[in-house]
Amino acid sequence: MTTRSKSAPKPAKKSVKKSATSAAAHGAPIELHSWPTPNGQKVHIALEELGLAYNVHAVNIGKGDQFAKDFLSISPNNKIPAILDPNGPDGKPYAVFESGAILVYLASKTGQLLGNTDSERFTILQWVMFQMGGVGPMLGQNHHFRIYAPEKIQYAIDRYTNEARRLYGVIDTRLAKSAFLGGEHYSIADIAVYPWLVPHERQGIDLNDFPHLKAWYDGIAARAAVQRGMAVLASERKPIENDDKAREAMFGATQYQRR
Ligand SMILES: N[C@@H](CCC(=O)N[C@@H](CS)C(=O)NCC(=O)O)C(=O)O
Repeated sequence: MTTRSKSAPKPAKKSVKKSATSAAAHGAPIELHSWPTPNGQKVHIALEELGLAYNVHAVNIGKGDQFAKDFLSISPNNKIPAILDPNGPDGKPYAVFESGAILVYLASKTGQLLGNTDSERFTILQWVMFQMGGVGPMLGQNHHFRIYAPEKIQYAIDRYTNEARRLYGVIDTRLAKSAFLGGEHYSIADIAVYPWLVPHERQGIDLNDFPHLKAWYDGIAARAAVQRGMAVLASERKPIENDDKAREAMFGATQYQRR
């Protein structure tokens, strides 16, 4: 499988990162195909936290790069992020799509950010699933109806803003009794949730209403690896609200073609 897809042929920024120790321990750089949206940022942060070497390939989802054949061969749901690890299981190349699966893969590969015991690991996985099944889809719909929908449908805006606020409350309650989402250690659960909360103002949420969440959020935001992860491809992304081509690719006929 080629690591250079039509969808992401030229890395906007090609960076081979990180420590020689890590690179030597885990082989050739991971090929990251991504875009700086929350689902991509989760993986950018994890790669930085884990000190893995990686090359970045921009998949501009506003331009329709996600529909290119080569990209679909590693990400069949036409969504970023996806990775190709040249040194996967049994030393063979291995591709992974779905950000939650990528986080679990990277944490398992390195033996980090996934707790130290079975019970820690299963608790972390529960919170990763909570992000994948709840926080991501609901906050995504919230963004859609608050910001991208061409007509303002009050029912949809209320429904998803209320649901977002409810989820922020669940996180706040959890963090009232636990330093991190997965327990006492920072883990891929925190990495999964954090980027989704960064655009909280656009979601109609005031973080001051959630003091435990806010303290945790500020702590995560201050981490150097998180800042590096959030910076990956950041300068490439432009607002799409008034970009008809981007809206067509993401929400129009192009999106719904059978592939
Ligand atoms: N469940 C997927 C969702 C990925 C996803 O929705 N990615 C968006 C950007 S955040 C995307 O690639 N959208 C392009 C499209 O829908 O065509 C994951 O977590 O990886």
